[in-house]
Amino acid sequence: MSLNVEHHSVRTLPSEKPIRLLDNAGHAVTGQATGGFALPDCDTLLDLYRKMVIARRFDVQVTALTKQGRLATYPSAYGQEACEIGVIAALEARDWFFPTYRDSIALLTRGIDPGHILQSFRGDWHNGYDQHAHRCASQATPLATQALHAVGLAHAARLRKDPIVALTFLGDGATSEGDAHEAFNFAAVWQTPTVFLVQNNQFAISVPLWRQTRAVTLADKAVGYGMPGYHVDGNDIAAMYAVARAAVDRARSGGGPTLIEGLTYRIESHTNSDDPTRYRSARDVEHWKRRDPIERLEKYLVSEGALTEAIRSEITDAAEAVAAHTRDVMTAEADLDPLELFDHVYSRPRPALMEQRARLEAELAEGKHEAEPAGAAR
Ligand SMILES: Cc1ncc(C[n+]2csc(CCOP(=O)(O)OP(=O)(O)O)c2C)c(N)n1
Repeated sequence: MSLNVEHHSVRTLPSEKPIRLLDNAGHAVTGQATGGFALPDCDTLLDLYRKMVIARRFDVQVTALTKQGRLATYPSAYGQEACEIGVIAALEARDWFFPTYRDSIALLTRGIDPGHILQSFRGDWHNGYDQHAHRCASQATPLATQALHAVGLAHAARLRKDPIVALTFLGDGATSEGDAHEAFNFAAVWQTPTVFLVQNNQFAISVPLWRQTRAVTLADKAVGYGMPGYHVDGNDIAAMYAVARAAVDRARSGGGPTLIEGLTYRIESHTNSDDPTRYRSARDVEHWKRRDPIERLEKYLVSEGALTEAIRSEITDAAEAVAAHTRDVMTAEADLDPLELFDHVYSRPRPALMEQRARLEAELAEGKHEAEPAGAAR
């Protein structure tokens, strides 16, 4: 079957210096450093600021709840808000999103309820949200698998002449996976409407980027597949949004896939089970904290007179409301049936598994697994 793909290839080398529209002091950047992208208007930037403040408040709240034992695990995106929010905000409601475990704040920005986003992190076997209603796949833990799913869905949409875009996020470490290679290659060969965001937060758990690749930038990888690649300051939401909007528009109009690398930093630990002091210095973390994406945009919006005290306090209230709702849903006892654990493992369960199930059922009947009262001594 002919897909009628035009046989033109792209050879654009990403810039070695990341594309930037706002510098760290919150000043608008001009000239070559912008990569030809225009600074979004103040209304758009104010909306992005609002989304970032809410996202961070949510993230801080969830990290605290995890320390209280309300979630089994939580991979924080603190410090990565410009990547997460700038790119998800470029998507339309009809488009699809294929996230990783790191991308809860992008799902929040997409309008999914905190309790539903966090359901699997709390230990439920089931994904908590309706993927079709939100057009968001479940958060993938097996690295880079979601990239292939995004390409598959985009390819199918293209065949059906459905003008939607599939966006997927990957970490820097995930670019070493075979699945990432296959996804990039299929997307370019088939010219699928896919946008890849590689969030280069510089670590794959304890493995630093320099152990992961010899490429000068991760965006360079796009060239080898024949698609445009952009190396962007991942703490500058103005740049992330502008580049993502262009990539989404190009994908929708039949221009094929784009790979965007957002250069950022993971401020928190990989998850709550990780101790980052064993593999990176406090000085590095401080260096990146001084490049905070929210503070940068705030400085610009204040200097433009777009962020007033009244707006700031309205945004703080909205963020606090999200945090309070998150606390409420996560401190309510989960309505889970532990025996469900055995239900969907085998079509014909093995005898040993059924024995375990019977044992757990008996223990539950004896009340052995009842939660301790709050504040009980350990
Ligand atoms: C296929 C696969 N191999 C290994 C792992 C274990 N693992 C979980 S997260 C992670 C590091 C991923 O780093 P990166 O892609 O940079 O994303 P980040 O966590 O920094 O967002 C690894 C190796 C996994 N989840 N899937």
